[in-house]
Amino acid sequence: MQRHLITSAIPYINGIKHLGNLVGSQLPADLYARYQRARGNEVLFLCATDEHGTPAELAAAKAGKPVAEYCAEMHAVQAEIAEGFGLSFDHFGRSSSPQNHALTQHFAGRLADAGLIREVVEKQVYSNADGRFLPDRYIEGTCPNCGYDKARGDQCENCTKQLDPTDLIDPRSAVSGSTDLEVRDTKHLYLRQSALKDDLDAWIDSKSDWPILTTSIAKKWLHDGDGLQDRGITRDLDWGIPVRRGDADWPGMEGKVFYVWFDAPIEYIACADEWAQAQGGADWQRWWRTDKGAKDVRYTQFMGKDNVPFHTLSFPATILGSGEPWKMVDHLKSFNYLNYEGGQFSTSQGRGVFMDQALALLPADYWRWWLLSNCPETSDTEFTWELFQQGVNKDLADVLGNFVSRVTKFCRSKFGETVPEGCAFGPQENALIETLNSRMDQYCQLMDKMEVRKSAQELRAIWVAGNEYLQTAAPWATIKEDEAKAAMQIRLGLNLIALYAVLSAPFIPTASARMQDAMNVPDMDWPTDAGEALAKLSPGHAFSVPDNLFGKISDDDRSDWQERFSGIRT
Ligand code: B3M
Ligand code: ZN
Repeated sequence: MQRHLITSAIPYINGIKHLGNLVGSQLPADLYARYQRARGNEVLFLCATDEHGTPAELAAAKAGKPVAEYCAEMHAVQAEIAEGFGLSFDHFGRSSSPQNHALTQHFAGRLADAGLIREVVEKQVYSNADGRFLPDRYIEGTCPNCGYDKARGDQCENCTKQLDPTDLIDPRSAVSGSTDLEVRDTKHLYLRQSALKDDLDAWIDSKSDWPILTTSIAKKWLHDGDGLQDRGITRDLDWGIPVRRGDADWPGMEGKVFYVWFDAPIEYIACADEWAQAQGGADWQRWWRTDKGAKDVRYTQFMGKDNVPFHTLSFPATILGSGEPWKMVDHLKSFNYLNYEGGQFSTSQGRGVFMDQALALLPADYWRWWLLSNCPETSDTEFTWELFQQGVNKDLADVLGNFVSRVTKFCRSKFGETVPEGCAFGPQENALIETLNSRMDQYCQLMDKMEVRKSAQELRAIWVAGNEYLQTAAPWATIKEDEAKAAMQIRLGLNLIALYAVLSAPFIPTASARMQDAMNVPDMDWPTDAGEALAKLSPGHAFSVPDNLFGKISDDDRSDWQERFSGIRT
């Protein structure tokens, strides 16, 4: 039995994620976790909300709530939506947990002890009225480029020009509106990533099986331009993990917090601790410490391409620099972007379809299937309502749903709701078994390699093979001449439904559970031999006819949704 530690990039707390976010991290991670569990392996699948940083503070302010309260509420909202999508996390944690506070401070202490932290004095805008330093986007003023009067210190929203706070005309605090601002010195901690450059380079070189997308991004940041830069890991904010050196105060760093990208990946580890506690004291270190049993763990991370530098350089620098035997990632699966109807999905602009909206339209399996079978694996891909309609109607309704419906209804009407016996399999059935064996083998190899789109294609081909068999065997015609043969064909068809239930579950867990329920096979192991699998339901075994597995998306629905989601979410 293998042991798989699986993490998905942890979504920011501020707001509900769109389908582009989902398909680039949580959803493929869930596919892999479900597959590995189904293969009988031990899995720990972790995700969490990423709760610190300016965006969280700003979103809370906008909602008129204290930030801790806002985060607690949004965590519950995201957890519920994740459940709605069937995301089978073993734990959905929070980067604001006490465990992450302690662990983040611990890592900072270790890095400081190793001489990998330096203190830097910077200049930053301080608001006297607010009694605090203001991050760039907390400063507003008039854009020197276009005259827009609500430009932010990092960028003008109107003309998109990148700005420095000092560029703004008539700068004021976005918190209070006060213009009583001054530039002050402030001390920050920098992680000396540059000192770890050779170690990181060698570590990345050792990962020969990583997707090109992953290694090319990592190498670019290591070698392009000035190479790997030291990085500020602290901020002048209230909300976040207080800067401490392990258990001790850090003189001169009072009132400061760690930068969100320093503590967020550490939450992958802390989340295991949260999980263990929720389990009433399970052993989490056997997943994360190579000196405590994690040597045989295979660790896979899933994320969108914009997150790759943090996971191939910054987080590994934290771990390597600590000098402690933490488990490092074995495989890093990254994704390109999913676009929306000729443009981009955008959280800030409310463009596209968001997870809660998707679930209000259709059950999760429809989205899971389409998103996974069209995921942006080797290049950016595009969601359009037309492509979505086509994929769902063809694959789910016409191929899989139709097969299940025809077989079960025909059996009920001719033989009743038990598996009929009939004669032995003939050449046509044996040919099908051969096809299935080679396809199932291929399917597993692709799933093992996390080739998501190709796995979906293979699964679809397995469904199609059954449909084609049914079409040519034509039990509705056979029965007129040879009832025993028709019974055998239907026995095979019913067994095929049970087989489909197991093979399809990582992609479409709800429909799979319904197929399994209808075929009345509560426990079915992952099939490795099609011949054996198609003998699972013996003659006389009772089954039931499930309600239609998938409805079709009509042209009216499609154009209605296209229209409804063409604007901007308010
Ligand atoms: N929250 C960005 C994102 O959701 C960030 C990922 C953190 S992973 C440690 O894309
Ligand atoms: Zn402007």
